[in-house]
Amino acid sequence: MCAILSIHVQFDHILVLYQFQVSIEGNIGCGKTTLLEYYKNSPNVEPIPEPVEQWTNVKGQNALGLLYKDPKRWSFSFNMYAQLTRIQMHKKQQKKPIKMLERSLYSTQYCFVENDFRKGTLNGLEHAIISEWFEWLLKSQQVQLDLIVYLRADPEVCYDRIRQRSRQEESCVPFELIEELHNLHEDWLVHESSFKSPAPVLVMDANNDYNVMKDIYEERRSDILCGYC
Ligand code: D5M
Repeated sequence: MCAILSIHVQFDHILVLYQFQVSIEGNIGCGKTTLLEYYKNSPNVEPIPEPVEQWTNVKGQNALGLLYKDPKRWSFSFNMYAQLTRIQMHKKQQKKPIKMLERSLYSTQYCFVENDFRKGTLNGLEHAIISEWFEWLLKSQQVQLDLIVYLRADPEVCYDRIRQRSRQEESCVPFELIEELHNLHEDWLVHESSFKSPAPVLVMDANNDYNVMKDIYEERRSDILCGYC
């Protein structure tokens, strides 16, 4: 279902424009930011990047950095904050017909929170609280998606890209985490064996380098932009 963006009444015609919400999903380092950058000048697209700057400066504290330093201590705080900032992304007002989100409330829950719980960095009570909060947000807020674009890249490729971009907080990201997150994305978006996808999924091979990816983005432009190209 799409959120109604605006209603224009012209004489006896009623023109209703829909606002599509497209979420770009995938592992750390799979190329989500690059895809958003590619489409950001398209007149119909409003890119909503992941709020990493907010996460690295919560009233002067670096929540992302603390999370990587001591996951057991900080997973709960970080994920609660991540959920808040995700809702802010979903609810951001804009006038263009396509809102392109870099990840969503769903991937926070189905990939990151799920992984933290399986690894024990979230305990049973913390997981129950975050999950209840998530379920309540789904029911009470407009967070529906119209399309998920899954950038599917091998864990080895993602790991290399993380090393290359050398974000300070990610200097100690273990390969094991990238593999776990890859498997969770696969279970969710390809096999639908862990959770149901909230929208149709367009799977794109994201192992290629930027020159090839640009051609793929162009070929799939109409699909990714829900026909608004
Ligand atoms: O990079 C975003 C960074 O933020 C990356 O280090 C993963 C991290 N991230 C994002 N969401 C979460 C949650 N919910 N828990 C833990 N870490 C998270 P990117 O390249 O956009 O994936």
